[in-house]
Amino acid sequence: MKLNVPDMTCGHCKAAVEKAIIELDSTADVRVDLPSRTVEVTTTAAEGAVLNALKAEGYPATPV
Ligand SMILES: [Cu+2]
Repeated sequence: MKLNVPDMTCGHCKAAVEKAIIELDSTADVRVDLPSRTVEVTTTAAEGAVLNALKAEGYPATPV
């Protein structure tokens, strides 16, 4: 899935977003693109669960 994460602006945000997704699914592949503020996630977790995890971390996301 590809997500837009508008509040992700720096390396700290990138790390927080990656951590939130990895905590949900340790086997997830997470590719953050900071300039476009998007995240490409390969995971078996449901999209809703990923969105909830990011929101809980302070980074609301929307599917692209
Ligand atoms: Cu930041």
